Amino acid sequence: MDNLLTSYRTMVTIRLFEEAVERLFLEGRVMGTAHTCIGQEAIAAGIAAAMEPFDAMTSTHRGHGHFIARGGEPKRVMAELFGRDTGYSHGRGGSQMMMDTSIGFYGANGITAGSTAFAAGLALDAKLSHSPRAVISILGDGASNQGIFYESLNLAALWKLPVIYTIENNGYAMSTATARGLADTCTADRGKAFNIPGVSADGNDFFAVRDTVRGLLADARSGKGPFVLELRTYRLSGHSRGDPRVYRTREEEQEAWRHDPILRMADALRERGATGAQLETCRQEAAATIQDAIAFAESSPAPDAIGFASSLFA
Ligand SMILES: Cc1ncc(C[n+]2csc(CCOP(=O)(O)OP(=O)(O)O)c2C)c(N)n1
Ligand SMILES: [Mg+2]
Repeated sequence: MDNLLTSYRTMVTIRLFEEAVERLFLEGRVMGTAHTCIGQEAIAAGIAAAMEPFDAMTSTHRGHGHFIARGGEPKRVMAELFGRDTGYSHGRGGSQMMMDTSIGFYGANGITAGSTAFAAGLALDAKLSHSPRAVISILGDGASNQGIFYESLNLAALWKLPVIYTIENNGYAMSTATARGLADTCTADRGKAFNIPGVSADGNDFFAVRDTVRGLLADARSGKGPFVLELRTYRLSGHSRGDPRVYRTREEEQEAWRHDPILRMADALRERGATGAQLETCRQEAAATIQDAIAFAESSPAPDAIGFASSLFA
């Protein structure tokens, strides 16, 4: 139960982090842009719960949740959004440029599907060095139309690499509904031309995500990879800050909120014997983490522009 409560707390932490980010943008306290993953928390937490510390993950433009679930510190993620020196890229990268290889997180990526080739490289390295490492490469349904993804699939299949291309099929790519952008909306089948097995699972169900990923990681380690995994979900947030969401109805969103992965996880935990008090404690701990993260970010210094510039020419 302890591990499950930890995963629940992670999901709530991601939700509160993302809600704070949306608020901070509206208040003008954070600049630039960011893509929040509200509604997709079970994917981040489920994948992270299945991975071993030595495994690698690559992420997307919508990467805060993946990073935090993998062990990224919310306060340093927040500081990066505030453009502060204590952020993961010393405040110079922002939302889509954060990485911590010491915890096996090989970065968010502003180029859709950009990390799929990078993931193939990481998996090739793992294979050549006889490491038990397997790689989770996360991309979106829209990104699954990109050419680089098919180049990566080809090499991954040719070289039998331990990589699991994990597609968050959240119904939209910016304002384009999946059915309007993909010739075949079953993204699990995207590796078919390369004889890569495809698996589909409910991305709003923490347990389905964790157990499916766990099985695929074990298979990938034993040389049966690569795989394509489709996790079906719904992007409850807008695409990015300030998205008026005119391309879908509020009724559609309301229906999607009924499948909120956090409510589903809370129900599943209660069925397994968790008490309301335990869940509330997780929520309070998550809220305190986010409050601390904002305070940390706001009180952190700006990057030293002169020091940085001179380091380029040193
Ligand atoms: C190569 C490239 N083309 C276009 C964009 C602009 N862009 C940013 S996010 C996005 C949609 C991505 O949709 P999807 O892969 O489904 O991910 P989601 O936003 O749903 O998480 C696009 C087109 C980009 N960042 N990179
Ligand atoms: Mg999408």
